Amino acid sequence: MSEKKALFRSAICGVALSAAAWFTLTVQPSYADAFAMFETNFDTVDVPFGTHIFVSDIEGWTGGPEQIEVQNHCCGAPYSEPNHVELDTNGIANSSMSRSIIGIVPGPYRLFWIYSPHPLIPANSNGIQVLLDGVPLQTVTEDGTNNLDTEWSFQSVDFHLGTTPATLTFAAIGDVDGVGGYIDNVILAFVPEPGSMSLFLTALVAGGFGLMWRVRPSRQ
Ligand SMILES: [Ca+2]
Ligand SMILES: [Ca+2]
Ligand SMILES: [Ca+2]
Repeated sequence: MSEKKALFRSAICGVALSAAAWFTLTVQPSYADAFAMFETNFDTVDVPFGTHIFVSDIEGWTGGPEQIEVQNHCCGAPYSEPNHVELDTNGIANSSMSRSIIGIVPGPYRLFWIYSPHPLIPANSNGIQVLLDGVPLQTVTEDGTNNLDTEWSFQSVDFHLGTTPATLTFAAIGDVDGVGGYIDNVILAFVPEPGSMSLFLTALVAGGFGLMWRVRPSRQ
């Protein structure tokens, strides 16, 4: 297991530890804390080992016309056991998965997610794009032609959210051939700017939101 992969695995062992360790990887000095809004890992669906299934929705994500492919060790190891997803599902068209998100208070939010190219597949077939209300925010692709297994890497993208719902989407891009980039653990976190903490905490209490955990950067 590579050092990077070992670090990522240690980051998801437990909720509090995971968030702290995860945020340590990307902490920016201007952010004192980050607060996770949700995490999905695609591990709640039963998929027979060594196979894949197509689903129309999973853990709050709604699939595009070609659904969502959930794999359990059919074509590479997941980042978190036992499943991950692929969005070039069936080779008919690139698919996607979307969900509605909303800010507790208007401000900066950060999406953390884990990507791997499909083993043995080139970059022009492995693209994943992150979109907010249909506007591309981030595009990732990697060459997997020399990989015999998954090679997971940490990804993040920052954007502003208001208090009206927005649609967050992951979409497969590139060659439509039934194989493409993989996605595993996805976390959306609020990263308060200086001076916005009291507003955020007041909104949490008033709105009865379920605060999942507080993310503290390490004091290095
Ligand atoms: Ca997983
Ligand atoms: Ca597929
Ligand atoms: Ca593809």
